[in-house]
Amino acid sequence: MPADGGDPRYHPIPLAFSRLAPDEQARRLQAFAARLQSRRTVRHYADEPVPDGLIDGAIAVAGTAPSGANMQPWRFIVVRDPETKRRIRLAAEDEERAFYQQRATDEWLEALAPLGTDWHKDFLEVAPVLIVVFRIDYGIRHDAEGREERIKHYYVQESVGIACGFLLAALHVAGLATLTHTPSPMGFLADILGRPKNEKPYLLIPVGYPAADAVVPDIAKKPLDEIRIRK
Ligand code: IYR
Repeated sequence: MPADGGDPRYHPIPLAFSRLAPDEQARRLQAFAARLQSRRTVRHYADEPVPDGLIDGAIAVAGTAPSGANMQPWRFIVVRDPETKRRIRLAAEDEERAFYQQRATDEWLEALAPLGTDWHKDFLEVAPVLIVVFRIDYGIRHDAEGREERIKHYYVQESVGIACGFLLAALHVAGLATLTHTPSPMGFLADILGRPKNEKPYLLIPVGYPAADAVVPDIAKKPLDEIRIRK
């Protein structure tokens, strides 16, 4: 155990950790891996509602993610209001139209071709829930005179990326389909959702049940031997 007499702001408590039997370790990993292997990015949704408890529960899982200096630099906006979803769709389609028709390089369009995407983003209105993830670039507090002070955040991109990974996994385990959507640029999300200047849009995640006739591209993940190198 580390000696005391260190920094008074450091308050260690005993670690709660349950050591598993080796066969139980393997069993749990196998079950989790099998679950995640069936996850697909879904672009066709049923207009069927999803329970708020599942969305909140998955966001709570995202909130367990590690983050730089434990600043937890994330905000999750849950959009269900049809009018707000419509505004988001129209603004996103404006950006996406410009992307597909002008901004995208031929190389980029070539890379996207196997995914079957285009500028139409029906899913932004059809999916019952949009989770809009914001990264919080710095915290804000006010000093005794009411002056605004900025609290530095660290490794914001990495931290929010990890939280989003947890979120996507949790939503999948909860039996919901998702899409990691990144309209670019996506500043319109901060305007439509009225977020403060220290919050920047990071990811737009439609959530719901797949449409009965949903299809996905026939693409595969790289095999383990290609992504893992042992030294
Ligand atoms: N934002 C566009 C294009 C797009 C880009 C990448 I990289 C993708 O993996 C998928 C789509 C769109 O959403 O269509």
